[in-house]
Amino acid sequence: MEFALLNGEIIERSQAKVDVEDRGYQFGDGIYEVIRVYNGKMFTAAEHLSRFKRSSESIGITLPFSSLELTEMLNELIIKNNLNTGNIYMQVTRGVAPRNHLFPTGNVVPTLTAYTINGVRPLENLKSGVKTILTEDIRWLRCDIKSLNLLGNLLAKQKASEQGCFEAIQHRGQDVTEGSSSNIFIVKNGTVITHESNHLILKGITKDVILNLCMKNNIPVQERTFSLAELEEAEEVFLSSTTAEVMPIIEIDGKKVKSGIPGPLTCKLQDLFQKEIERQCGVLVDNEI
Ligand code: DCS
Repeated sequence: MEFALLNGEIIERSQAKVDVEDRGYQFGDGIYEVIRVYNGKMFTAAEHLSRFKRSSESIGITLPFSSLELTEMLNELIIKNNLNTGNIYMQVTRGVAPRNHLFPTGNVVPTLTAYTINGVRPLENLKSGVKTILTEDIRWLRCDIKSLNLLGNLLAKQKASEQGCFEAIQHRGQDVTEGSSSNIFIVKNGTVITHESNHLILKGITKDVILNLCMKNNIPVQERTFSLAELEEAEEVFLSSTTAEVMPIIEIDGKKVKSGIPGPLTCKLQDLFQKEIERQCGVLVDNEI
């Protein structure tokens, strides 16, 4: 039997239902997190929970549980669902209230849900790299909030998929921002460059792990805006996310990135990232790049 978390209680997943007037359902009025689980252990749990809190506070939702309470509930969910390798999806909305754009007054409680998804590491793509397209970034100007409103992201991802690609690299004019569900990195003169964490992108937890690994291993990094021209001339390009880890990009809009195979620095970062997973979650057996 599968279980889910609904407002602090772990119940049978098929019984975890929300009202049609939940503001998440009607307005996308809420925020979410995706947390990776390896060997039954959450990877970078504290970072995800603090972003969950930050996102919710930035739209005026007060979380009904502390990070510690949430961690305990999520660990219980992992155990009850026998989750070894996979993801936890968790979201909170402003709650259930008669439909009105204004925030509800009175004691409307936020709706908090979480469930687990089995999922192995995308080893084939990690080894071979993925193809991408370019698309104008049409999203709002608070991409730092992990909002449930993902229409701009969905349209971009769908367009990529229809062209046989894994991801859409978004840009505002000449400036590259981020993928539809990932952060984008280039390597230029041996330096790893990725967009600074401001209102135009989501501050990826994976991005921060990668930047820390670079700093610890004397790999030069720059967090700054880079242009489409720099992307086109890059020595290497890769993307990062909770589920995609350090994913080589080998093609952009039908044009190969350099020789069209994952670059050496990308592969080195994959190796360092895998070691970081093992440091936090234990040895990966039959699950390595
Ligand atoms: N940018 C966007 C727009 C994202 O949606 C994500 C992750 C990232 C960057 C990378 O952030 P993390 O490194 O913290 O994952 N999106 C999640 C999602 O919706 N599914 O999987 C990951």
